[in-house]
Amino acid sequence: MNDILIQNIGELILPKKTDRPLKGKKLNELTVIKNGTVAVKDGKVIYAGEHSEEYEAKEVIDASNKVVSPGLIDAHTHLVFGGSREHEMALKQQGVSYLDILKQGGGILSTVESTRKSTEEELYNKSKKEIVRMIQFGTTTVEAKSGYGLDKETELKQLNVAHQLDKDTPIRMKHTFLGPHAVPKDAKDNATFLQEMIDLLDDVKDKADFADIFCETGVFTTEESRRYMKAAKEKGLKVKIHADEIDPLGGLGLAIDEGAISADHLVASSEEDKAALKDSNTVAVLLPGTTFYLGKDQYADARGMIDQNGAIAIATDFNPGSCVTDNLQLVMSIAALKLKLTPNEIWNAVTVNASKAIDADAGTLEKGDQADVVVWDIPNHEYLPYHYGVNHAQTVIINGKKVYENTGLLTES
Ligand code: IZC
Ligand code: ZN
Repeated sequence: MNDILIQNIGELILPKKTDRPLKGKKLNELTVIKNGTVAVKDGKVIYAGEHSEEYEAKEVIDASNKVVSPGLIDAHTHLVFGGSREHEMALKQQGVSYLDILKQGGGILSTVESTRKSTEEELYNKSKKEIVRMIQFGTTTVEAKSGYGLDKETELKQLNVAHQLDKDTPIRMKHTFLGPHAVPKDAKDNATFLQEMIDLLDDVKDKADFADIFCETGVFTTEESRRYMKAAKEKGLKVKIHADEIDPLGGLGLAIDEGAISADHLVASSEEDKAALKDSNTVAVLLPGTTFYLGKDQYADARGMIDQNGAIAIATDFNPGSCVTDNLQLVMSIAALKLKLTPNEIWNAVTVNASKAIDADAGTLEKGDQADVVVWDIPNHEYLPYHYGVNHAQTVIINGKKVYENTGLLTES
């Protein structure tokens, strides 16, 4: 008998399995099957498509008037950190900018202080709570960055915690070394510190899938970022970059040039760099929750990138400073409202294209795929970005096992 059978699915969402990220108009193509069936056995999808009576299972889920999709993929998070930065909210309300706070030794550097002080166990327990919440919100694969150590001991501590959580919790993870995330107050200069982080690549390369860098005014220049990316690739790591988040330094062009797997943020990217996405496999990972949380008016030009045949994904950027949410559903709504993405584009951006941005084997529900499946308590797939800020996940299945169910109130009275 099969393990789980999902029947009478109101709408079954089947993003297309592809070798390359979906680009341009293809992002708006999504197979949506009415009255679908999904059958899961031994952790794998054995059938997903039109209604079928061929399958039996110990557990049958009735998904009438509900939507079923692959689990969401959150391709950009700063999952493991100590402390919190709620005091920065008041500063931002008074008009102090994110980069000014960092310049004054706050921001990332204040999280670095808290993370250095935290024990591995403290970081583990704190991050585990976030993972539980992510799963509850329908995220089944997550990318987690280090970058709050800026020294060997703490960067390794963050990566070790993430690997332990990868083992201990059902969520699937990808791991990123973000040593060059800020320059510590006591560093001699940026170049010397960057070299320290380059020297660390040997120590972290077996614990990370990717190397990432914050290319921004007052942090690292494009030249420094290029040096780091070249060094990381020599160590066998794929590269990512925080590019053009606040100022237009040209990080996107650099990412495309260096064959980065993704370039993330891209709020201030140049027209020329955005147009160049079309001939590359670099995925533009857009983080509109961050623009929202920083209270800015200018969002990444998602429409321009798609219209020029680029590939985009969307992610939370969950972190303690510029986007304090692990709810990817909320970010899907912000993507609709502010990036003007269509529902089809949004679903592809958090499934197949997000998987390409982090080289994950996930995001589709074809025969033989890992059975990471979410049942959503919504009447159709367009409804999710529309009804915003709440949790629509009804049942979350990872690797063929039910790991979360919204069971409603404890009592009926
Ligand atoms: O802690 O502020 N942008 N890095 C680059 C961040 C935001 C995370 C933070
Ligand atoms: Zn980030």
